[in-house]
Amino acid sequence: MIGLIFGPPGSGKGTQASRIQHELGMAHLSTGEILRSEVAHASPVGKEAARIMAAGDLVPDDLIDRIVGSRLRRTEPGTSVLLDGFPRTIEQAKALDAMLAKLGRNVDFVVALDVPESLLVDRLLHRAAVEGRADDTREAIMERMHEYRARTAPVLDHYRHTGVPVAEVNGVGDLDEVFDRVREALKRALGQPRYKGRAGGI
Ligand code: B4P
Repeated sequence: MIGLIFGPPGSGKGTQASRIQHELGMAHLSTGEILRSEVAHASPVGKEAARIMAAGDLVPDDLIDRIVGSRLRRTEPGTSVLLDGFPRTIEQAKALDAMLAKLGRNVDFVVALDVPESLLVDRLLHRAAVEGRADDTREAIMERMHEYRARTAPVLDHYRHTGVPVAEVNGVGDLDEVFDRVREALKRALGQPRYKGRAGGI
């Protein structure tokens, strides 16, 4: 099973991904986390990505595709994977479809979180005060919202048009409330026989 968690910056992707991963026994692959770790280690990739991320821009597609491709190829065949923060452009979505086709796999579901932009900005400014992430400045947040609207939002239509089940979820509310909605939306999108919660994995 390959799933995607999709939504604008601050919509709770990372937060809900860790719950879905636990519920469905999936490996979690977050491109944002991988990039932050590369930046922290000052690797060549990290040096290339640091300035781009701090400005709120998207890292080049070819760099991201190589990062995800190498990790997917290293995954044991049949492992369920939840992709978080990828794909973020139509080009990345097409690259992912091609990578998965080579492995005889495909995207099985998308969970799309919906949260109004004013609330997203408040959440990210709150996180800035708590965690001090380099890309949570007001200016970078505005740029991330712009990139999301211009380049990432169309990715959802790419999957709708290719017939992948899309579970759309209202992401406003406390974490448990949102996760209850995610679980119900996934059951509807996948159908009860394919949705095997914590007891069975996928
Ligand atoms: P990400 O790490 O994916 O950052 P994000 O979009 O802000 O999502 P994140 O997971 O951190 O936040 P979440 O919504 O969970 O990417 C960071 C940067 O890396 C990008 O801007 C880009 O530069 C680069 N990048 C990553 N992937 C890329 C790709 N594929 N292509 C190109 N570039 C790429 O949560 C945000 C906050 O809200 C948290 O503090 C959380 O506690 C809070 N929150 C969550 N749910 C809540 C709720 N229900 N109520 C209240 N608060 C909540």
